[in-house]
Amino acid sequence: ADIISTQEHTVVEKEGYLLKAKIADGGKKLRKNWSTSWIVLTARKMEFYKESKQPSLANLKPGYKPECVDLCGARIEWTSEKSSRKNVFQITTVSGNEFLLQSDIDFLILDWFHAIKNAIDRLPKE
Ligand code: I3P
Repeated sequence: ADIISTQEHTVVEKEGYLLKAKIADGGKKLRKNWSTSWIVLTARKMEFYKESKQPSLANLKPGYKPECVDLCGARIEWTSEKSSRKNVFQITTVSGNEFLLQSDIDFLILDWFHAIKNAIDRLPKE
């Protein structure tokens, strides 16, 4: 059972590039700074990598760790007030981290929104 649940939590459900801006950390507002991020979604979390997920590249920087977002109890919603860009949604974690994600490509951002929302809805609200 342990092996199965470990696998469930590490299976990659979706990965790809989006524009990302972290706008709050632990409830504290941050200066908005959009950058392209390689995003890996699993059942319970999202990981934001600076470049590519390829270990060879990630490992070039010693001690490099992707930013990890716990989706348990997180909220996801479209927002038109927090950016002048189109196709922006916000993820808010229990710990008070806030991320904006964006793509100009409509189907691509829709796919991501639904994949993340499904993951959140399957998780305990904790
Ligand atoms: C911000 C930058 C962001 C912009 C933000 C600006 O300026 O231009 O791209 O957000 O607008 O404040 P700076 O680089 O000087 O911090 P959007 O692209 O999402 O509109 P905002 O202040 O209205 O959030």
